Amino acid sequence: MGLTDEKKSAYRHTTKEELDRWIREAKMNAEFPQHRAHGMYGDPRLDKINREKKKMKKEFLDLGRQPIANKFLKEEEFSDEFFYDLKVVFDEDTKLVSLKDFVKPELMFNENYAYNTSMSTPMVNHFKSTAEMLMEEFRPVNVMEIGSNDGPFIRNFDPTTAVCVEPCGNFAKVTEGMGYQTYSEFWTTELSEKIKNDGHVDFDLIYAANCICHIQDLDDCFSAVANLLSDKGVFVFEDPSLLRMLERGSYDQIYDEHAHVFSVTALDNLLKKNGLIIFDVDNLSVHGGSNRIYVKKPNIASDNTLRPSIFENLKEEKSFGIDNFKTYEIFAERVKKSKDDLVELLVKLKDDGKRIMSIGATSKSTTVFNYCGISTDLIELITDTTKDKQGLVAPGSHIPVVDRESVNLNDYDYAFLGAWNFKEVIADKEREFVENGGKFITHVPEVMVFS
Ligand code: DWN
Repeated sequence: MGLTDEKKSAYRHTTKEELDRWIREAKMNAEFPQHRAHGMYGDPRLDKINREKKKMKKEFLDLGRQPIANKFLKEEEFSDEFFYDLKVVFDEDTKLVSLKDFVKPELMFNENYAYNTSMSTPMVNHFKSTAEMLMEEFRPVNVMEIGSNDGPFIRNFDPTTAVCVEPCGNFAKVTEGMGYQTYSEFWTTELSEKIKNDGHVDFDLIYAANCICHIQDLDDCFSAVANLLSDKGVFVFEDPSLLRMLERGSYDQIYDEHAHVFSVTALDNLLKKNGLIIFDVDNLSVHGGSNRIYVKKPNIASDNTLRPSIFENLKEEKSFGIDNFKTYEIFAERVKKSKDDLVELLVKLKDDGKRIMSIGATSKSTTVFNYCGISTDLIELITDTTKDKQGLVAPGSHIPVVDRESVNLNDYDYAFLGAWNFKEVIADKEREFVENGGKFITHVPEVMVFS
């Protein structure tokens, strides 16, 4: 079933009225579970897919009532704040880990999306070196990026041969301004047809970073990629690794946007079904441990033969038990302990009269603060370098987010690392805080204090 014209144009021009209506509808579905479809809160296409697969999906984790992870808000928006139940399932058939109920994409990815990659220097460097490596290795002519955000990857390619797909209107405008043709729509087979009809020849490189795991209907996503990939083309995407999440206990990789947390095992199963195969995997340190997956069309003469990394990754995941439900039950126990330990530590520190703040207003910290019930009684404020988050409060917890420059860290005894994935960068920047007796708190791989 295709998207209606109304929905398609709504993707491109999200008005305040539309956003309010979606929130109202989604709230109604959440409040009346009998009306609430498993899947995308009422999208018939996904309901059907989920009904077919439902019996294979086993729930293992309940992270409670959660808000939209990146929806930083003003006080007057509190009464309209949208919450949903964040539960996680394991699919015995494909071995895919996903959210039990997906949140309507328009509630998360719209004109007000707050995460812009270019605010993070380490990520800008990461995308520059990734682009250089891909150019060197594959010499692509026509390039497309799905989920181009504010352009740190695509800016390394020629605007006359590169195309962007970005549903968040605020970022689509940025890459358009840089000269790249940008489709401000969600990635679907319909969009792939439209791009074809617009006269684009098949792409030699289709790239996506921290985006494919956001896409709820993966069969549609991968068949859309197959539709536009040239015969010798490569599809390269990177997303957080399920194995690293399980090893590190970093349950905060789970939030509304992350519809799935990928293992190589599950991707291997899903891509094959859609006429694509993985030929290489890079294990990356970014975002607390990610995998970069290299994909091609099978049975087509190409220089990209299967590399050992794919078998090594599958073997490592198998020996960890990634295909075994018991592994996820054990993980869930660890998550509960992490919550108990963190709350106990913060309460004790407050009882001892200590002052605690947090660094990095991340999507991840939305999960932690809401799952653990942490609010301003325990953590006074969060600093974040992103201008669009400053002056607002964090989703659900309503902890104020402020510019780092406006805070004297020496007034605080402890800093929780909401952006624990940038631990080294932050510890380096905040040497003075530590020299003055300040300490950091993290919950990854377990709750601990360090300096
Ligand atoms: O997939 C996603 C990833 C890539 O980014 C999205 N779904 C949303 C987002 O997730 P996140 O919010 O957990 O991402 P980060 O990259 O861990 O966010 C870091 C935050 O911390 C940014 O808002 C910038 C901020 N920051 C800071 O205040 N001081 C970062 C650094 C390095 C710093 O020194």
